[in-house]
Amino acid sequence: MNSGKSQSTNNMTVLWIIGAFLALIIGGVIIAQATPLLFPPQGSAESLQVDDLFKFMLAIGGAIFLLVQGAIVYSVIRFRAKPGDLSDGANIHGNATLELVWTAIPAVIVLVLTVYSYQVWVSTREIKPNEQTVYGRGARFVWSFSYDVPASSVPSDVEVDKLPPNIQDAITNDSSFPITSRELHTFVGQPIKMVLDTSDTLHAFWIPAMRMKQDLISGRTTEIRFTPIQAGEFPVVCAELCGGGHGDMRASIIVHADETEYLSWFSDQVNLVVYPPDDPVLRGEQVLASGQYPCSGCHTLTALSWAGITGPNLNGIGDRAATVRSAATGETPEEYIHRSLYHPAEYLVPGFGALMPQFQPDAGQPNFMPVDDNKAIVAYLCTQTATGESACDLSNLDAIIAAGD
Ligand code: HEC
Ligand SMILES: [Cu+2]
Repeated sequence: MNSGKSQSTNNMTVLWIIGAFLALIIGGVIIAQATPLLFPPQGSAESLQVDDLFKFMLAIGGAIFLLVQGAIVYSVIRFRAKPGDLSDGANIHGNATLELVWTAIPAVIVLVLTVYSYQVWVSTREIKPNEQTVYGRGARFVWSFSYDVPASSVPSDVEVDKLPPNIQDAITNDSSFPITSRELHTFVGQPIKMVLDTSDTLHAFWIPAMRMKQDLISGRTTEIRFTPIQAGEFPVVCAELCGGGHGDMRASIIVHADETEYLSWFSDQVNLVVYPPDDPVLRGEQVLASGQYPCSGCHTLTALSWAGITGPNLNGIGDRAATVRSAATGETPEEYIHRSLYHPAEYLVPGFGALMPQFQPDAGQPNFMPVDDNKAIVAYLCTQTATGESACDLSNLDAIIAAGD
C-alpha cells in the first residue's frame, strides 16, 4: 500500500540528481567559456593549446565550485533549525560508498589532467623545423634581446677594419655576430626558440599573450619555444621579484605581419652596427639605445626614454661630472664617467649603494664592455649638459685609459 508512494519518491530523487548533475555540467561549461573573455589575446599557436587545457580545468573547477557552494546553500535553507529546536543533529559517520565515490572521482580527474597537461607540455616544447634562435637576457631591471647575424648578410661595401673586433672575426671566419634590441622582434608564423639567461639574479620571462613563462637562472640557460600567429605589440613582463625596479622590468614583443616587414627592421639594425657613425657621441648614443647594456633598468635619461630609479638620474650628468663630481673625486669629467663604468664602487654617489654592475674591458669577463664602447658612452654622456655642449675633453681619454686599470 505504501510502496507506490515510495516508488514515486525514489523516481523524484533520481530526477533531482540527474537535473542537478546536468546543471553542474552546464554551469561548469559556462564558467569555462566566460572566464577566458578576460584573457590577453591569443598571440601564439601554443596559446590555443594552453587555453584549451585551461578551459577544461575551469569547467571541472567550475562544476566542483557549484557543487560545493550549491550543497552549502541547499543545506542552509533545507536543514535550518526550527525556532526553539536546541537538540543536537543526528550523529552520522562512515559511509563506505560515499567515500569510495569521492576518492575515485577526483583520482580519475587528476589522472586525466596529468595526461592532458603532459601532452600539451611536450607538444609546446617540440623542436620545430626552421626555428629562429633569439637570446633573451634579464638584468636588473631591463630585458635585452639578441639575434645572430650571419656574416654573409653584411653588405660588401662595409669598411671592415672600422668594425668592432667580434664582427671582424665573424667576417673572417664566415660565422655570425649578435645584434641587440630592447624589444623582441619577430613575425607571424616564425617559430622562435628563446635561450634565456640572467646577468645577475633570478628573473622570469613572461609573455602573457604567448602563454609562455620561464625562469632565468644564474649560471645556466633556459629555453622556451613559441610560434606567433597574430601581428601586433604585446607586453613582456618580469614575473619574479628581482629587486627594487622589478615592477618596471617590462618590454614588448613586436610581431611583424610578415617576413619582409621583419627583414626590413632587421637590416636597419644590421646597418646601424656595420656602418658605425664616426662621431663617438653618435656611436655612444647608438650603443646605449640598442639596449646592449642594461643601464635603462636603473637610470633615468630622458633623451633615450630611460626611466629607471635604482641609480642616479643621468639627465645633466655632463654638467655634474664637471662640477660636483670632479670636486668630490679630483677627476676630470671624462675620467669620472669612464671610471663610473669600469669602477662604479670606487666613488658612490651620495644616497646610493654599490648596486651598479662593474663593466669590464676584457672579453670573457662578466659584464664585458669593450674599451671602444666605454669611450663612446663617455663621449655621449659628456654631452648631457644644459647647453648640449660636451663637458669633457675627449682627447685626454686615451691617456687616461692607458694609465688606468
Ligand atoms: C643595477 C643598476 C645599475 C645599472 C644596470 C647601471 N647603473 Fe649606473 N649607477 C647605479 C647606481 C646605484 C649608481 C650610484 C652608485 C655609484 O656611484 O656607483 C650608479 C652610478 C652611475 C653613474 C654616476 C652618476 C652620477 O651622478 O655621478 C654613471 C655615469 C652611471 N651609473 C652610468 C651607467 C651606465 C652608462 C650604465 C650602463 C652601461 C649603468 N650605469 C648601469 C646603478 C646602475
Ligand atoms: Cu626581473
